[in-house]
Amino acid sequence: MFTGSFEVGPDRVGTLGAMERPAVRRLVPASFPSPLHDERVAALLGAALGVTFAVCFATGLLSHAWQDPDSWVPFPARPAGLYRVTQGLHVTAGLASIPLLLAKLWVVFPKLFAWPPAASIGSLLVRLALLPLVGGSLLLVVTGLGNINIYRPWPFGFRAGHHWASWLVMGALGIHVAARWAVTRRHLRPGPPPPASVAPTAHGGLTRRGFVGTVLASSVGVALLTVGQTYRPLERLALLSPRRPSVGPQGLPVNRTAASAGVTRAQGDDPGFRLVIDGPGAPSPARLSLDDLRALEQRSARLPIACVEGWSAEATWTGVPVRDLLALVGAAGDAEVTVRSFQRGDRLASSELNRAHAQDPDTLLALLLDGEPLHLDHGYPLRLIGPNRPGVLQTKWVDHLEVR
Ligand code: HEM
Ligand code: HEM
Ligand SMILES: Nc1nc2c(c(=O)[nH]1)N[C@H]1C(S)=C(S)[C@@H](COP(=O)(O)O)O[C@H]1N2
Ligand SMILES: [Mo]
Repeated sequence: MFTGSFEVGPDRVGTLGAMERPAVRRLVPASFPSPLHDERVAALLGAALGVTFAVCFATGLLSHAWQDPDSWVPFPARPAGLYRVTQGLHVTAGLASIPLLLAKLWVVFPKLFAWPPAASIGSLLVRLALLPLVGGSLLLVVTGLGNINIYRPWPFGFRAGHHWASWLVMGALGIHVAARWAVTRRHLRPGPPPPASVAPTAHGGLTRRGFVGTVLASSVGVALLTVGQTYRPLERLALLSPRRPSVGPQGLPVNRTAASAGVTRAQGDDPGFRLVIDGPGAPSPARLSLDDLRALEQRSARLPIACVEGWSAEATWTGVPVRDLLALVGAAGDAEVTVRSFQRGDRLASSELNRAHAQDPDTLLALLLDGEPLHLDHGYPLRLIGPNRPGVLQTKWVDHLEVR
């Protein structure tokens, strides 16, 4: 048995042994004198975290499903800006969680040292669930924050790691909320607050109400200083977000530049450039030059690019509807399409159009952005742009439609 000495308070030394156990219990209040280490504060911050994490989980799973061509989750083409809203919510709610999470962990910190660890098997399980809950929550916000800053120093794929962490956290959160629900309800109910569980001390500082108010205001502040990356009216406030929706070539951000994708202007300028439309679903395949495409009926649509990383920006795109090209090659009305880029060796070099997306009149192979030929970084000479698609599915530098 360990019998070394340890500090109990500023000027007392005890010995850890069977006889001295009660001294260990006294360690906690003596070391954490703030009245804010309190059940009510933990419950209020917990409730706020419950809301932001639920929003993140729902919108995150939706984003996952829509990027997976084999998912059973319906993926409609309308409303056109739906993904822009859901992913904007995801990243904004995730960022707003950071002050809540840090404050909550500070508030409950003394509880992590509670001794004995559990009074029963049930409460031991509740306590063990704190490990994935706290660890996983920190992992989610750290990887999320890194990802939107294109900083990914961890040894696992972002999507896989972030995704599995979210299941782990939500499972553990289910246990945590079930165990703490009665306490939480008592504090959420309107009426006079119960007295603080730790008597206020003479050390001054914030009241519970002042503390919770400050943390909630920080959380709303983080949201306001980042949501401008996707909500244009607040763009000038977007001081904490990595992107501004109007900064980039042709007034539009770029995630992957042509240079970093290994794509050159010469490839689009080559007189031999052809858009190939073929595949088992195309009875009369076609090879179209850019002039052939310009000679077809053009359509304009105002559509956002809504990046999975939480920024979005709207523009007017002009080009040929994919459904007209499908009709040209004799494809059936329920055809699905793989859109391929002449960029090589990248997961983002192709994307799938399901039936709804392929048949939507605003799903375009665009030649123009706000009336000008596409900048090379935006996909010159030809790119896919369609309603309600995650940015990663808006394939740039397109030279091939494969019809099924
Ligand atoms: C990511 C989300 C969350 C994390 C990381 C977290 C973490 C913790 C930790 C580590 C504790 C101290 C240990 C314990 O008493 O079990 C705690 C306590 C507590 N949590 Fe959470 N929690 C989260 C969400 C929630 C939610 C959603 C609620 C309620 C809806 C909630 C309500 C409470 C309550 C009432 C306590 C007890 C405080 C006390 O007895 O003094 N928490 N939380
Ligand atoms: C600072 C906080 C957060 C940020 C900045 C953030 C950011 C992101 C981003 C950028 C993506 C898209 C990744 C991609 O498709 O390439 C994503 C996906 C996702 N996020 Fe978060 N996130 C945060 C917190 C959370 C939280 C708290 C949860 C769950 C409770 C969560 C659950 C998910 C899920 C399930 C996905 C889908 C992953 C996949 O496609 O497989 N995120 N997140
Ligand atoms: N071929 C190809 N297309 C691509 C990408 C890519 O890396 N390669 N990036 C995608 C991503 S993640 C986004 S958000 C949009 C961004 O389009 P933009 O650079 O024109 O703003 O392009 C998409 N199309
Ligand atoms: Mo993106």
